Amino acid sequence: MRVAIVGATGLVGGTFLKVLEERDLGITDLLLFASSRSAGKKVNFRGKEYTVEELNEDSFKGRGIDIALFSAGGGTSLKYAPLAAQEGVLVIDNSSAWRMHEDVPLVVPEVNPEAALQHKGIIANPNCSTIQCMAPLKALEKYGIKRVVYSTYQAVSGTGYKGVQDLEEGLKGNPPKTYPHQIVNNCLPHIDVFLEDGYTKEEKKMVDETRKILGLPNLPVTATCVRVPVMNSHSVSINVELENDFDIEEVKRELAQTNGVVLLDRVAENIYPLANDATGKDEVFVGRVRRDNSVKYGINLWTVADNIRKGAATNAVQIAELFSKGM
Ligand code: A2P
Ligand code: 11C
Repeated sequence: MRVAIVGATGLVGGTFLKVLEERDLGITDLLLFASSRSAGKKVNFRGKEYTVEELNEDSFKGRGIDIALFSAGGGTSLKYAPLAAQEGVLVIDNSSAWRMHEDVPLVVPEVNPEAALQHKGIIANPNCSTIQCMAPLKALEKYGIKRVVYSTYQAVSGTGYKGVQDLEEGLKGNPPKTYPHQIVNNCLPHIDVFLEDGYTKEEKKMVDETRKILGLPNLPVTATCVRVPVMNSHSVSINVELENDFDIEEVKRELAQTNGVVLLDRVAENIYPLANDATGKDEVFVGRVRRDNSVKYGINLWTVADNIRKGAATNAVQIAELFSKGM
């Protein structure tokens, strides 16, 4: 399989390479693309040196590329993903550009792998904070999901290298260059741009993407997304109201058996999911599973995942794996 990475020099792009080295996608050749700033840069993959090329309109023409993993921002995906698809390349796009397009499946492989088969050349990778909530919610589907309330605690790596830099420099006493306020000692209730209704785009993504992935277009969902001074791995508190009664111990057993989920819920031993522990891992960690007694049938969950791995690179590679056998 000939695989291309668009945005190969970025935080997610670099993690694509790491995840591809760890897993067996059957790669026979690798093509790396980024902006003109990185053209000519050398990158090592499985002991071989590859040269980064500047992305242009001809990058996909006659190159025999099977799959292209994109993570170079929405503008780049909007322009270049259709050009790649036109050349017969299957694009797996990590940006938000195509996620809500009706011809573009939005896929978390443990949750809705069948949707991927409907693709017309582009498959979208969901937002990192959405991805980590999907398998836990899927596990609750049998009780009927009535309403979801998300509160997120998102790491600076979600902003890419620039976010990481703001936290690192902030810890040395330097002012922020990317966030509107210092991130050190602060929680910023502001991720992505503000929309007219007072929500942020990140919050809207969580609402829209949850409905699309779970196939519940009218599900009441609300979100408050917060940037916290954590280097990597997002945490999300999920409050779920259910239609039907449940046994909390049974729910824990079901979560523990859910593909891609690790239950870490032994509070007597202070064991619950933590960002530091999730970093470098591919699973979604779930804990603090407890009944919400303020409604008839409600549950609170705490989920943590590496936003650059499961929230981006790993999920995209897992989507590619759905196709690698048949190609
Ligand atoms: P470059 O390193 O040449 O700027 P991050 O999210 O970590 O900031 O990474 C963004 C990635 O997207 C980088 O690899 C970056 O390349 C790439 N990128 C940004 N703009 C473009 C563009 N117009 N064309 C191709 N790649 C781009
Ligand atoms: C963040 N979730 O933490 C964002 C990053 O739509 O893919 C990913 C944005 C997106 O800032």
